[in-house]
Amino acid sequence: MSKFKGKKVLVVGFGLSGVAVARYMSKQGAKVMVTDLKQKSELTESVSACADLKVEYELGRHNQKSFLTADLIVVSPGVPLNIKPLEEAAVAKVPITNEIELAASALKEPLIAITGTNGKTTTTILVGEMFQADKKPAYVGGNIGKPLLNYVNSGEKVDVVISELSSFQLDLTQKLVPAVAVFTNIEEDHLDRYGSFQNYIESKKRLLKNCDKNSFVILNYDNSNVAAFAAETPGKVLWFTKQNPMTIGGRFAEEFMGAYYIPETKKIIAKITGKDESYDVSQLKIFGDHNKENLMAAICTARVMGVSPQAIQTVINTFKGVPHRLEFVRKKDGVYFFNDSKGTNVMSLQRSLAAFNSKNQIILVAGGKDKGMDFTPLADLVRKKCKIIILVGEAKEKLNRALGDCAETFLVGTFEEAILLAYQKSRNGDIILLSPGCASYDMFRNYEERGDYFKKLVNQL
Ligand code: UMA
Repeated sequence: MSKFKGKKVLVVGFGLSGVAVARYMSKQGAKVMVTDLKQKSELTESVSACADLKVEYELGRHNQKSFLTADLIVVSPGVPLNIKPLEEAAVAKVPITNEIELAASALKEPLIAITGTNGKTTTTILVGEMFQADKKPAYVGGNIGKPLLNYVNSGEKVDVVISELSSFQLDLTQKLVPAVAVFTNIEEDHLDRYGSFQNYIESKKRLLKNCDKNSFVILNYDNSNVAAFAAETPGKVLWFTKQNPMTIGGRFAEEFMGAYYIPETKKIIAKITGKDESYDVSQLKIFGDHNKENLMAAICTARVMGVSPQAIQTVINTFKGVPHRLEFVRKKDGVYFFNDSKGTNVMSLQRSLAAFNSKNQIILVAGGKDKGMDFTPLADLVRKKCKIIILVGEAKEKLNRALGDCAETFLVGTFEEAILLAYQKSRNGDIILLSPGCASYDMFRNYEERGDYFKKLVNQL
């Protein structure tokens, strides 16, 4: 019998994660109540996804009493943990958990957990495609927009579960033990939620803390925040780096396990199984150095889990990238349009600009909801790469103060205006890049909606 049978479970937030939890808990025989600050009319998709369930709703508000009288509270990742009803429930010792922790306890399959500030979605999808190319059944989900509990609810059976995990999803994890934990990098993000960069690092570190001596821990040597984790884990560490370990020398070179990139020969060398394996990346279609990092992280992950080198090479040659990450949209009048709507923080915008070789030919459309970040580190790159910047959304004034002197700058009122102006200002050979450096929530439901709308506007030009 399920330990949740007859228990009063309060699901906080009724988006993708909340729906998955409501379905899971109903199946376990729990008495499910769902609460969300949005009204029912704003939650029609979620309500209809649960139309067949016996669920009680408390919508348009969070009622303190419901939090205090629950046997268990399951919080959606986007709900801040410092809202009053949750804080009071924590004081009253009501157990609080999340969808990822529930899924991890229900999973029998090995879990590959991929986190980091940037690159985690691309890495997750690459790993998934490598398993697929090797005909090894895998479920790919998590922060990528597919709750892990959807897999548990489906009753499907695969060999391995691959999950992108955000810090929001790691915040409440306790017992999740990954077979492989991947840290792509940690850079400044989500300061509005965590208050300080250190708190954000600590959140990511929850994944590391849960690794045991059988876990593989895959770390980016070139990112000091992540590299420091090696000393703190009982797991088996594999590195990926854009430097040659032999040049780094010392014990690192002697004991090196992992993957490194040699730009001169366009090869990734993987030292995982004892002998060197060489992967040719000359046909790789996703560009930018950051994508070499993502690929190396994926190679290490796939190889420790037994995916064949042939399958990996096939994916390297054929992978077309992930929507909303430096996604090529179209060429019109000699102008190239790229959708990088997932560029929601400073470092990711920096990487996207750096990925283009051109000088002063980028018309950058940026702005959205500010997450408390400092945009000044972008100044040099904007000066070198951008011809024009067009700023929109809540953060436009702050972006203007930080970057407005680095290129010709326009502040506009609407997203539509931004795209139209970018097009009007463009000339043959220019690149129009939507890479907001900010969250989307001031104007859109999420970054996908923003990227899809951008593509729609661009295709209508
Ligand atoms: N809500 C409340 N009370 C609050 C705050 C919010 O009721 O105090 C409600 C909102 O009204 C809304 C619901 O909570 O209806 C939304 O919950 P959510 O934001 O957790 O969204 P979900 O649809 O459940 O999606 C979540 C992840 N969202 C976030 O982390 C913000 C999705 O990641 C994830 O794909 C999905 O679960 C499935 O696992 C998105 C994301 O933006 C892609 N992630 C961030 C990122 O990548 O930077 C972390």
